Amino acid sequence: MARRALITGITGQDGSYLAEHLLDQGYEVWGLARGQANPRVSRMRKLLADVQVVRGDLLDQGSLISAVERVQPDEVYNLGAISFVPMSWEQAELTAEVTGMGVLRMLEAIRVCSGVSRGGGGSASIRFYQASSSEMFGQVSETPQTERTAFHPRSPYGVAKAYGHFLTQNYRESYGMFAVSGILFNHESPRRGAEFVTRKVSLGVARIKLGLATELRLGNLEARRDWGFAGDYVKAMHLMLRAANPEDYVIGTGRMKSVRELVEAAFTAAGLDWEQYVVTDQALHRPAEVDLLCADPKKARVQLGWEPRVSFDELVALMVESDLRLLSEGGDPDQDSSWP
Ligand code: NDP
Ligand code: GDR
Repeated sequence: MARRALITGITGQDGSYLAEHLLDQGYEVWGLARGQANPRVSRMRKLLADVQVVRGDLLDQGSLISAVERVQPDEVYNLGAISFVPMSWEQAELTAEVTGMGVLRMLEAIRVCSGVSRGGGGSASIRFYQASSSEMFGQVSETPQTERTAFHPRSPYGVAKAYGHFLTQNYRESYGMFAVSGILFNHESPRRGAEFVTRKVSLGVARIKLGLATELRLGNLEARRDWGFAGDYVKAMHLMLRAANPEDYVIGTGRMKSVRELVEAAFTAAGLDWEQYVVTDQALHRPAEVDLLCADPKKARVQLGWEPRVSFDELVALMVESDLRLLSEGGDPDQDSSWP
């Protein structure tokens, strides 16, 4: 019988790539979707006709229990979150509730539905993946970062992710659950939300190239990140849940680039000189910045056989090409139908 997966965050970037990957592997895939009339659900259904939808919200414990009862999953991937770091200062409490407490609610739903008692009775056969983040490292104590590097988160988002990370470890240790976290570094694609810097840049370049804009406003150009391709990273999530033992893994490329280098590569890919168009804006700087992040993905390579395939230059070219195509065909990245 086909394995059954339940994915929270199905309408997001990673949810879509993970669903495609699991469908390719022969899974029956269910996505948890929130809201009464969430337009991103219809967009997702167009791309992923084979995904079945169950309603639920990470803010609502009962809805998660009902979803697990209904789907009876073999694997749960918890990708749902408020994921945009600047928003986590503006809505810190909501971020704590969704990105942090949402993990507790999902783990509790699995525990209760599996009949695992607090006294240690019963066992959970459902495997759980938590979308942890390199933002937990924050102000880094060493470079590159490994599974053993200390956390010093620099945003309410990073703090909420650290809570979810430790809680996942705790459920593994308290209840013997197969519960793991992937500490994923930044990963991008043509499906990335327009608020994140890579997509903001690829869309900005496309708009300038097509005469739809004359400048691109950005914040800190000196921040450095380890950027990879989302399609590669979702494969690591699946490998972690199919591994013999439940363990946490760092997932990244091991290479770091600055926002300035990203901008230069993207404008060059469209035959433009970035210095003529990019304007820096202090208002886009963060209250506390993460200056640099760089993964040491050795454990994932050795134990899971995972390696990223798409290089930084290929990723940037892919995103710029996709946005040039999208905008030249009259698509609107903010509208449901225009998701590439
Ligand atoms: P997106 O921002 O693209 O997607 C976030 C998803 O969370 C959306 O599907 C959204 O659904 C859902 N969501 C938001 N609030 C709730 C809620 N209350 N209940 C249920 N679902 C909710 O994120 P990504 O796909 O980029 O990332 C996936 C996960 O991985 C996130 O947890 C993110 O924090 C984490 N991560 C991402 C990295 C990256 O570089 N992309 C790196 C490391 C970690 P809706 O349509 O309802 O808004
Ligand atoms: P990040 O991604 O915060 O790392 O979180 P984002 O793309 O937002 O920022 C990366 C870096 O670029 C700098 N930057 C700008 N960022 C944005 N969004 N807009 C700008 O105009 C801009 N100018 C400069 C930022 O200061 C930052 O240093 C992403 C999310 O997907 C998280 O959910 C995930 O956990 C981490 O990656 C790993």
